[in-house]
Amino acid sequence: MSDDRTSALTSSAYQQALEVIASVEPRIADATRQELTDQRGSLKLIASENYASPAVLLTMGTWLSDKYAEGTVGHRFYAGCQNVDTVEALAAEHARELFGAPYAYAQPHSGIDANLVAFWSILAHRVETPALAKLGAKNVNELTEEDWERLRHELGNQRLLGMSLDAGGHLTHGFRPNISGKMFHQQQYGTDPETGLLDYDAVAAKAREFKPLVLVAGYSAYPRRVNFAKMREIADEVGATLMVDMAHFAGLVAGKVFTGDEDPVPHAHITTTTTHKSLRGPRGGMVLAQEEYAADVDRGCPMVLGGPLSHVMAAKAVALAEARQPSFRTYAQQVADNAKSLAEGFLTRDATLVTGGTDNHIVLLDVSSFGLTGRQAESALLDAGVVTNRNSVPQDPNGAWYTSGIRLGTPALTTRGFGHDEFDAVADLIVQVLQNTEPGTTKDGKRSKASYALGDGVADKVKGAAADLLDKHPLYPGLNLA
Ligand code: DSN
Repeated sequence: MSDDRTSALTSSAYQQALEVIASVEPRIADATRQELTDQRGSLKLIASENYASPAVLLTMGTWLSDKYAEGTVGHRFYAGCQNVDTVEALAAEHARELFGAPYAYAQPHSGIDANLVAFWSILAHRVETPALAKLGAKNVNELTEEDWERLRHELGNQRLLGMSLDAGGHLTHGFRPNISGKMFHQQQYGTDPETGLLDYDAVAAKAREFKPLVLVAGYSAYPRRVNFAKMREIADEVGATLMVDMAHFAGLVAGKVFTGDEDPVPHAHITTTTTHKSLRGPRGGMVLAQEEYAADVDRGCPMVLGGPLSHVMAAKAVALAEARQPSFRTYAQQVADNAKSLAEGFLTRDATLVTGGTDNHIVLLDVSSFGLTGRQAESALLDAGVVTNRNSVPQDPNGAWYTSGIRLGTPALTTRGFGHDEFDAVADLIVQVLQNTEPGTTKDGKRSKASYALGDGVADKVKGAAADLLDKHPLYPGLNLA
């Protein structure tokens, strides 16, 4: 379909949908319109966000939402799931083909849910199933109370080794306040204090000593690629299951920017992801697995998950079909190229980057050289229409709330068509804001970690320059809600 035709149909669909919504709760219609205006008018640099296509967005707004479908394709706990079966099977088929995965599970509602499914399937496969076999039982209902207590103790006393939050790992990779850090005995690996890079020898040494059941690789804020073949070697040496959380970089895997040792899917026993970040689909999660884990992952709902969101699984299928097009490879390569342009833009303006650069879609700017916390920088940038999120840097002296970093990502603005020159200009605007932001003082005269003052006129000047860039690359061009 031509772009003009798509725009005309999308405009008409949303105009009418918003009219129907407004007839019931006009404030929701208003907020929905306003969100489009806000997203159109700001520089979205949150590394985990993107803009899904109109086809993906429209797919989510249907009556598929009305169906309960606990269970799996062809094996549901409710009648009448024939169309949900079609939807879920298609989403899984596209995922298997796109990622070359033996098995795909499209039900998780989010990345955290996908990780919970993965954890439970590893516990089931590695702990529960062998224990039941040893006791000659088919399921836990056949165990004596004594055997059940023993199994429960065993399930609750397994070990997980993951990347620490301040090194760039995710909360669900064993961070103690998160359920992953509570349900497992956990240890964390970090990055080299000098270079900020992963030190595989150090990870291996820790794994040999700790002997985890689960080794988690993947990240939310590490601006570099990971060698997953090496992570698998480490896992194999200590008898661990390798679980890779590729939520952030799934688009770079789908777009064949990460191949060979950098593609987690052939190396990991289980790979989890979200579908809405660099993969540019609907908000949701997914699990890919080698055959040996498939049956346990398949029990994710209702073991760990509530009923699947059939309308979202349908949108996953549409997004995955889009990601199988050659144009998605061009997009993914541009995401990585643009991150390099953004990093170079900062380095030529003397800003400090964690690891000194990037080779994925993330740039982690250490704002302490501007005398700011991440929180002050995030707020000042937002005043100037630049949407980012504060993030810890390795060994962060300001902790996880105030932080010393700003995490930036290129997937969203690349979708709008930004290239090298635009990202260089974005680096310039960010540096202008940070250079003109002063930290405030607390009541007792100390340097505040939260309050700040942005120089007069800076926000307007940066907003004006950003508007010029954004107007040249409109979001959902042709989508007219008037
Ligand atoms: N919230 C996601 C991110 O921003 O990276 C991870 O959960």
